[in-house]
Parts: sequence; structure tokens; C-alpha cells
Amino acid sequence: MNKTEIAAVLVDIGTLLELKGENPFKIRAYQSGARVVESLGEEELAQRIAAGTLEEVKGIGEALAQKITELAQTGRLGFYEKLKASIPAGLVEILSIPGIGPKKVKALHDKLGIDSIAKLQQACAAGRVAELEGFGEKTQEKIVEGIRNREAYGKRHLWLEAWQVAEPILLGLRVLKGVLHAEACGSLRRHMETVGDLDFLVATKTPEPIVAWFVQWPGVKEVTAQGETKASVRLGSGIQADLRLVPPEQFVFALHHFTGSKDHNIQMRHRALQRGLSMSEWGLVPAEGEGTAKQKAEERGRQTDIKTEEQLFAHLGLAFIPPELREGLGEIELAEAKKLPRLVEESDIRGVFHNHTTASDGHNTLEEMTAAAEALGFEFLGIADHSKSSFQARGLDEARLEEQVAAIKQLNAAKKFKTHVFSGTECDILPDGRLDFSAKTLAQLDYVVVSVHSSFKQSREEMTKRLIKAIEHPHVTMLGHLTGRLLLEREGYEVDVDKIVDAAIANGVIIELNASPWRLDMDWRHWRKAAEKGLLCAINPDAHSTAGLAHFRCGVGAARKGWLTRENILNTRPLRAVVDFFARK
Ligand code: DGT
Ligand code: CA
Ligand code: CA
Ligand code: ZN
Repeated sequence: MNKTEIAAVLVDIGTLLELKGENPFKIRAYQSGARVVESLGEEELAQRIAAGTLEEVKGIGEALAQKITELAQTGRLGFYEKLKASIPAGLVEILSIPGIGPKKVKALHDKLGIDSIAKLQQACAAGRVAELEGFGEKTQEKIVEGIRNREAYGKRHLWLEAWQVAEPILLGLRVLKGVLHAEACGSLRRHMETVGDLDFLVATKTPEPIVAWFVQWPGVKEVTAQGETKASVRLGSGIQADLRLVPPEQFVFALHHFTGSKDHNIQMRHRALQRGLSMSEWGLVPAEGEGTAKQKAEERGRQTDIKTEEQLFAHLGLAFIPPELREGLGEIELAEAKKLPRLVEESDIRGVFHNHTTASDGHNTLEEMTAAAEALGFEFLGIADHSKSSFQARGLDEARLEEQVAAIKQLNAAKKFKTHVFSGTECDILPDGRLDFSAKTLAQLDYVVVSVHSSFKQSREEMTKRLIKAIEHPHVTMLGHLTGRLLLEREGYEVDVDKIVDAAIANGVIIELNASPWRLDMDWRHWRKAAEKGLLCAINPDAHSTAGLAHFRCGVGAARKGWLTRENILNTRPLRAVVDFFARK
């Protein structure tokens, strides 16, 4: 196990102990132990485990050191397994409802005997939860809403989670004997923000052993269908996966078909028909009744020349359409006119702006974050910790912000890292649209991100007014996570996106594409129109740890879905140009 996995187990243990009503000191020891493990370097952790010096680290006692060592060396922990087994699975499931922590779960269990989501739902319907001490009507309503969302969202998965499940399978397929091509199609390939199921496609002449390999993949929990050329499974994470195997000459047609989207496919099929062709996962063949026998034979001859998607699109008079654009939203018309944009690529990104450190609610220090940014090859890194009103996130007050500005200045002057660090803030937008810091305080910074973290329930009009007031503030550089949504968990607050976009353009303010896989906010569906109007984008991982910086890649995926080019995105500019951009504000 690596340190992130170990830390996750420790956090889990803390939660389970809390469910059992254990001693708070013991609980806290696991929670802080997790933070300590997360903050150690991967190498340092390995060395200390090997040398048996883990206990010398502040915050890690003897018992914790033993458990971390067992996890690191065996990937398992007897204590953890026993603890899990001692708690009804339903209680842990209830924990996944937003707004219910271990204390509440314990109270529900102790006082109402609730040990499953179904029982919780019944108790809410009968009004019994509201009557409990520490709950009330509001909490009960929130729980009901949480259960409803869970049902609605339960069948989908975040893109990144789906990718993390799919990637090792894909890599495994690609090195199997007899596999000529393998691809993960569907919404995953199109980079949708959430994914329903995985669609693997393989070109091969020998399907049987590949099906056998797939259904025996260690992550498979259940085989739901198995045939000669296809199989469906449910994986450990709950996600379903289909595998289809086709002969090599059919691969490109199946690849296009199973990439979708359905709307794109319908439009493509229509276009093919206009040219006397019938398009399907099997191939592109003359449509019934159309053309002479000679034409059909000629067409079949030409089919064998179609080996790549480029050639398939070209055969229908189209430029290649990147998978991200295949949503049936006008991409075919632009591909015909050869006017598709050159989409931004991961390699275009030279740095990111909105990130946190241990000064607020991040897990890594300024230096660690900078080192990680350097390792990613970034020219610049923006630090934007929370401001004082976000006290739950240990937001910085003026004095601590000033200290951070000085520390960043020093870090840059020391030239220890190749990455230049910008000092910024993620300044709260207060409920009335004023900012959490004065203009004088903001003036010391290189740039200012402003975000909403409170009073989510305001009306659409109020929220729109609130955001526009913040956008009009002369020191604001960019607006963070436009709607505050958490994918599959929480709807964003109501806001008039068009008005916000217009206000941002009018005030020379950037809107962030928050690249955190849980957010991807502003949504890709708004970006094409907004960028055409002249809005500038910043792709920001909103990283709360060194690992989180890599989430900028999810942002690039969303930006591509939003038709964005390099020119639309501040992160693609060289350091000097970014410095100039900030200086003009
Ligand atoms: P998902 O899994 O809900 O996130 O979305 P997709 O797009 O991966 O959809 P899925 O897994 O049902 O099917 C994969 C692709 O297969 C889909 O994007 C397009 C193609 N496809 C599936 N059903 C149909 C259909 O009824 N008509 C057409 N034209 N294409 C289909
Ligand atoms: Ca799918
Ligand atoms: Ca599917
Ligand atoms: Zn935020």
C-alpha cells in the first residue's frame, strides 16, 4: 500500500471507532495519524518502515506505527478487518449520505434502532428523526434529500474513478496475446463528467481466451453475462463493464459506434444514408436498394481501406472529430466545413492557479506543493488558500495571509524550485457580495480568486447579484467554482450563468474551470458559447494535496468537451505573459 491508501485506512478506522462511540482521543489519534502519513514523503515512509523508526515521527505512537507497517508490508490489517466486521454494513452505508457523520449514525442506531438506509427512510417519513435531540426538521429534510440523490446518482460514477478502474484493465488487455487493439469507448472516452458503465472493445481473431481473462480479472465481483465474443461484469467498485470482441477489420466501425454518443451516432448514420451508405457497428455498407451491384462491390472494396477513425470520417467527407466533441451538438457540421477548433491538450498547460496548502485546509506545505508542481513540469503555481470567513477550512486572516505572502516571496527568491509561485487567495464572497478581505489586503497579492462557500440557499436572483457584485470588484482576477456543485452528491446553487458570463467578460474577469473531479464547474456545456463571446478560462485543480495537482488533467478533458482551444485558457500562456496579465489588473 502507498501512503495515500494507508492514510485512507486510518481515516476509515477513526470513523468506524466513532460509530462505535469509542474514546475521542483514540479517534483523534487515527485522524491525525492519517494526516501525518499523508505529509511524509513516499520514500521517507518506506525508509522509516524498513528501519523501524516510524515512532520517531511526531503524532505516531507505537500502536499506530505497527498498524502502518502491517498495511505497508501486507496491504492488509487484521485490526481493521475485525473492526469492519463488528459493525453492521448498513451503518457504514448511511455514512455515505451527505450531512450525516458518525455521531449522527450512532444516535440513529442507539435511539431508533436504524441500521440501514431503508429503515432511515421510513423513520424520516414518520417524522421520528426530526424529533431526535440534535436533529430537527431541517436535518431530517436534508437526509431525505440525500437519500433521494443517492438513488438518482447511485448508478453513475465520477469520470476519474471510472478511469482508475478502467485503465489497468485496458493496459492488461493490450498486452494479452492475440489482442491487436483495445480501447475503452463510451462516455469514458468522450470524457463525460460522470460515467454509467465501461465499454471495452478489442480487435482479435481469438476471442475465447480474452473473454476468459476478462471474467477472471481480480476486480470482478460478478459475471452478469458471458458469451463467445462478449462479456459483462460488475466490478468491486460497483461499476459495470462490457467487453466486446470483434475481428480486426470491424474494429474501427465498432470503435466509432461504441464511443457514441447516441445522438452523434444517429446524426452520422443519417449522413451516411444521404450518401447511400448504411453505417453501423459492423461496417459501412451500401444501403438497401441504393446503387447498382457494381457500385456496391466497389464500395465494399473501398471499405477495406478504412482502418482508422480519421479514414472513417474522411470517407463521409468529414475532418476527424475528437471523441470529446461527439455529443451531437453541431460537431458534424463544423467537421464538414473543416472548422473544428484545435482543442487544448494536457501538454499546453504550463501551470495552475487555485490550490491550497496546510495554511488552510490543504494536506501539504507550500514547499511540498511547489516541488510537486515542479515535478509536473509547471512554470508557475498559484497558491490560493481560504480566507477568514471559511473558518471550517482554517481560512487565513490578514496577518496569516501577510506571512504567506512573505514566505512565497522568500521561496521565489531562494530559487530552489524552477516553478514560480504566485501568491493569491480564494477569498470568500460574503452573502451580500462583498469580499472577505479589504481592497488594501487584496492589493498585496498577485491575483485573487473569489468563491461562494456559504448561504447556498439564496434565490437565483440574489445569488446572481451577489456573484456579479464580486466580479465587479476591481481586485478580482477570477471566479472560482461557479455553482458550487459536487458531482453525484450535491446540486449547485441556482445562478443565471449567462448574466455571470457577460459580467465576467465586461470586467475582464476569468471564470475558473474547477478541475477537481468532484466539481468540473463551470460545466462544459456552457464553455463553447462563453468562449465565443470572449470569456477567458483558467483550469484549476483546486488541489488540497500534491496528488490533487494532477487533477488539472480532468479539467483539460472538460475544457476539450467545452470546445476550448489553447487561446481560451490562461494556463497555456508562458510565465511572463501571466505575470503581465496579473499586473494589468
Ligand atoms: P453511459 O454508459 O451512460 O455513461 O453512456 P455511454 O455513452 O457510454 O452509453 P452506453 O454505455 O449505453 O453505450 C455506449 C455507446 O454505444 C453509446 O455512447 C452509443 C452506442 N449506443 C448504445 N446504444 C445505442 C443506441 O440505441 N443507438 C445508437 N445510435 N447508439 C447506441
Ligand atoms: Ca458506457
Ligand atoms: Ca455500456
Ligand atoms: Zn472553494
